[in-house]
Amino acid sequence: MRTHARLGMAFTLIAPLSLLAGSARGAQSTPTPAAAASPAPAPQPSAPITRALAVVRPTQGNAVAGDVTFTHASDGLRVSVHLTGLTPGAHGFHVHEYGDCSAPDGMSAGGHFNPKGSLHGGPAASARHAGDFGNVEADAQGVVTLEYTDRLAALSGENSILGRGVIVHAKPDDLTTQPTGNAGGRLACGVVGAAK
Ligand SMILES: [Cu+2]
Ligand SMILES: [Zn+2]
Repeated sequence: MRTHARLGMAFTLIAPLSLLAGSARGAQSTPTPAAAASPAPAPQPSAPITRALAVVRPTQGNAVAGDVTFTHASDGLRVSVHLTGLTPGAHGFHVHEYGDCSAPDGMSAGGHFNPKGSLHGGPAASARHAGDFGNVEADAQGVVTLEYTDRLAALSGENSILGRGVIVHAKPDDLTTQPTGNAGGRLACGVVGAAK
């Protein structure tokens, strides 16, 4: 009984106050019920990601930089590579498991992106890691300009490379040594992110 009585008293005190507050608010500003009642914009279904970009930056003590663009195509994933600062010749070029370039030597990107537990191989091999892009060939000026289509890596599904790491290596990938291709140190690292 006591509790009820107290609640009753509290209500009689609060009710007039809230009424006052309500009328004061109404007098000061234009009422907002219309705006509040209008439905929130329907969430837009996010469009599938069909283009991705990795800006590649040098690891510590190296000068390799550039960008790699990935574009979804009906016959695979179009890969467009622009790199500078390499020694002339072949350099291992892979997508690694983690989009983490924080370590000075690029080792934070982990091993090759290998969602199906396959053996390491060349890009044309039937058994390969999804991240096995083989080699890029730098010209006499140390520049790589390359465009090709990869048949396994994708921007959606199990083989999606989104959020993974792109690594450019010091040495050629021999396409056979497990599980790295013996491609040596990591000269540059980039993270594959969604692009317009
Ligand atoms: Cu690699
Ligand atoms: Zn591999």
